[in-house]
Amino acid sequence: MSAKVKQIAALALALASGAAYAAWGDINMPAPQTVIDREIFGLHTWIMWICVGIFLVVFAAMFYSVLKHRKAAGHAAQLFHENTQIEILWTIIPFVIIGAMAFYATGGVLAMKDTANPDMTIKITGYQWKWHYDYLQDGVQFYSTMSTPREQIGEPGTKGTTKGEFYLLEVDNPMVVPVGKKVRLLITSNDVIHGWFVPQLGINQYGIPGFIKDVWIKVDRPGITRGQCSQICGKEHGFMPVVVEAKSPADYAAWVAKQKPKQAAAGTAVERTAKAAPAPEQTPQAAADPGKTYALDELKAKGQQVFAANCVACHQANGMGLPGTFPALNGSKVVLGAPKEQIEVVLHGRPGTMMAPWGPTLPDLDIAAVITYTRNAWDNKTGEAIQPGQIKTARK
Ligand SMILES: [Cu+2]
Repeated sequence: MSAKVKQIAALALALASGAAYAAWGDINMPAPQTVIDREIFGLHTWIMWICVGIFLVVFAAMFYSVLKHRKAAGHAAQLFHENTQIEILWTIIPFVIIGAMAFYATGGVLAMKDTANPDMTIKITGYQWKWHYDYLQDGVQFYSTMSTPREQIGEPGTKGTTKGEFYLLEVDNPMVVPVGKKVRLLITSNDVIHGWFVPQLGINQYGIPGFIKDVWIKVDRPGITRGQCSQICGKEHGFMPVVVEAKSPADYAAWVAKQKPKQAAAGTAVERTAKAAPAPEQTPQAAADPGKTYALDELKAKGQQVFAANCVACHQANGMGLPGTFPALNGSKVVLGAPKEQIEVVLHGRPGTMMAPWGPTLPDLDIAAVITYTRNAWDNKTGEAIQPGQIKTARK
């Protein structure tokens, strides 16, 4: 036996024994967590068995004919054209099969689209490259950013360190929902098309700028489900996971109660356009006490976190950017120049470039902190602390 044949035989054996040992649950799709996903899962299983049935019938007939009527056994080919009976038959049979599939699927599709009478609504907005969740009734809102450390991913073209269990599928703030409640999700985007995709919830919905699409979930039991952005939306498309945590209604209420003071303190940014539940105490301007003067170290420490969550992808952890695309901040003329100009750029972005305006999404304190950080990180040593009050003034 040649080496190649031996290799193939070993591989086939490994696959066969692997399949024998693997539990059905390991091979099958993950267990559904919502009514809709059960429908989808059931439809998938039903259609798969139809396909298996067709496969068996077609291949059995084919092999039987090939073997039984082979030339070597003395059979000659039949020469004929057209056969009305067979043609009618092979039109009717697929029609019946497709009809059966469509009958089953229609109920599911209709149920999926029925977003009427929800118990609560969450607006989900895609950003390059994170998600924003806005609880329209409960007044809670936050950004959800991937929390897998950059070291695990590594620099482009290199291998990262050992990967964690939920590599690229973990976030700082998961979307929390109560179990057993119909939650309507309004999905949109702020920049390019994203896709909010959580297989176990049976949702894969485009987030399209300027449009709002609605879907709904009703999660069966407490637990965590994970998904990803499903539309190629730019450089960090693979780094914007979705994590949904379902809690009992009592735990959910406790979670909401805990979020509110936290949000007011952090000054979570608001870019609400709808009239729903205005929350003036959450506007970026009001939240960070503009009168307060922060120490340089305090701002630098906070700024490093803000940088890691929002800026590192383009400007890189070493502040060197990516040559030709994203400018280096280390030694940058803007960063080392007058604070006023840098504040302008961070607040309003640079039109015509990839530099996004951060004014609408980050509160004053975060912007002040991240600017302070860049002015005092790497080889930049201005010793300057930029205060939230300066950002507040510059916004006007
Ligand atoms: Cu995306």
